[in-house]
Amino acid sequence: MKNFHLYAITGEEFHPRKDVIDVMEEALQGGADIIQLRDKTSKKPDVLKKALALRELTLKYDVPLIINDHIDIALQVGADGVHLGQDDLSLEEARRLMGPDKIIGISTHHIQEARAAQEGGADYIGVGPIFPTKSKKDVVAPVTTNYIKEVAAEITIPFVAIGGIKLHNVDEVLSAGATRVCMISEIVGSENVQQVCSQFREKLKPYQPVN
Ligand code: 3NM
Repeated sequence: MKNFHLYAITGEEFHPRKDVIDVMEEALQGGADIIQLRDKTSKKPDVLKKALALRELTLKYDVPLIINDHIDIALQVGADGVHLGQDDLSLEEARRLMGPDKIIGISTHHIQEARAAQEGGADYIGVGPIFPTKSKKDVVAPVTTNYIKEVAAEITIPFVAIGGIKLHNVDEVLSAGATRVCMISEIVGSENVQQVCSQFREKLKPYQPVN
């Protein structure tokens, strides 16, 4: 799997007057190096339409496209992978459907879930929510940067910190041991998406491994 550091997830509720494809293109121009389509409200044909457009866009920028939940759509548009929640289908089932070469990520909120994800063959895990967030409904209480430290000390697959991460608090996340960060609202809800992404890239620079 190609390495990544700045993970941008769609969140159309944060930019009601802008098109999601345009917003993600701005993120890519600013240095986002992996994109996830996360759409919990649209009907399937609409999700498919967005997935197709994002597939074209991510191929142009040569970055992976991950689809949240909809494995069928991920397969249909030739996405690079899927992202699962703890309550979605199992890693085993997802792997069977996606095949050996696709990326499978899963959200984790506790070290036991992180261990299970690693043993179950996930390619990367989400680690969060680090701070309070309004972007994910029914998510557990913030796990704080302590959870990053636990994961960094033990888990060997890539992990990405998520949940309430902003330009003003990302330093705490990075100094706790994260080298990859993922945001919805701070990126897509900002006036200048490209600039915010460039600023995150600058913050990430000192923490990027040399691989
Ligand atoms: N997953 P924002 S927190 C999609 O902890 C998502 O698993 C989380 O949005 C997790 O950057 C989250 O706006 C929301 O806080 C991230």
